[in-house]
Amino acid sequence: MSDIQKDKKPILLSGIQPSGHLALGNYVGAMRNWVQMQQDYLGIFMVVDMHAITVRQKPADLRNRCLSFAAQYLAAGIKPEENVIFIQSHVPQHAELAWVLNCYTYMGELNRMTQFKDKSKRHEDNINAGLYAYPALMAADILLYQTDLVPVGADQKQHLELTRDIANRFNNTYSPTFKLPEPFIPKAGARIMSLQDVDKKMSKSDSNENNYISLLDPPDVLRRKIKRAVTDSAREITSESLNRPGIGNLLSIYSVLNDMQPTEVVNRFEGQQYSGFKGELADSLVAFLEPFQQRYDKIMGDKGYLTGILDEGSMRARHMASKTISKVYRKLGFVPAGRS
Ligand code: ATP
Ligand code: LTN
Repeated sequence: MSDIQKDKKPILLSGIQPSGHLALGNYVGAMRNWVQMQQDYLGIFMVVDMHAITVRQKPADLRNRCLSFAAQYLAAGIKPEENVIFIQSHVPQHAELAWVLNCYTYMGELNRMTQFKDKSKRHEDNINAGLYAYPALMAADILLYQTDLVPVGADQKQHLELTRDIANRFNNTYSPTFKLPEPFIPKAGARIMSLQDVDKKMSKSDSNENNYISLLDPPDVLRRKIKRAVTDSAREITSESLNRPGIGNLLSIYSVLNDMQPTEVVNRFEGQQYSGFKGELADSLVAFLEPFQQRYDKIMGDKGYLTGILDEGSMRARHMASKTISKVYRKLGFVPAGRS
């Protein structure tokens, strides 16, 4: 087995659905922490394509996005030699464990999930069983690898709690089988808001692209989106600005990009016009995203390199996941399959 599995670092695991365009909310809420924490953990980072089909996707777009998202993980600074990076559907154990966990998840629990309620509203013509059972697949993603920590945005907290409940239920019914994962939700930037609908979270598959910053937006688009971002009639930054929708969100984005405390940002810009601050925020974004995009272009220009990383990642993942699934099947009382 590879060296990375021999050294017993704790496991960090997370995933993003290949829908829409990877957005600043995803970076700040999730990917940024993956990069920062990879040193101390064995990172398992997935592109969760099986989750994405809970809403309709165009096959060609889905195919392209899976590779594009993986390339963006790498461009963000995830080190392929030290982590396990793969596409969820390449590891069949996710579907296998999801089925089992479905049988240990109550409808009452799934009925309470806010992501299901939100997505059912957004896709009224396609409220399918997969969308409903989605948290059991997410629990499988996590529990298959005996994960210690799951870095996600605040919107995923409820799914993490359910994952722990399902794991506990299984462990108590049989015997300890799954490690109980802890969520890691960042203090700053756990819920970046939409630029136009300031009371809604920024979402990468929003139908209005002015609502989100795509990590691949060119500089002129970034500047335009920030300039047009909705604020309020106050016009000037004050100590109250952090608590106001719109401007408060922009200040917290600035604080994360510049590694500052939100209050430091307010002190720095206090008394200045919103428009001046927006210009500086756009500069910070361009300075951050330009080199990111150059790294991305380079990776996408070498598909062999990228698919090599994903193939290696899925091989390692299958090896790790097969241990858990064998254990689960044994505990359930399934007859072991022959080896021929
Ligand atoms: P979609 O709109 O396609 O459903 P999404 O933008 O909500 O997607 P997900 O794939 O559901 O993104 O989430 C990927 C990761 O990004 C998760 O860890 C999630 O918590 C985090 N995340 C998503 N949106 C935000 C946000 N606005 N602020 C902070 N973190 C976020
Ligand atoms: N449900 C998550 C994406 C996701 C995930 C995971 C996150 C699927 N599997 C495992 C962390 C760990 C979402 O919609 N953001």
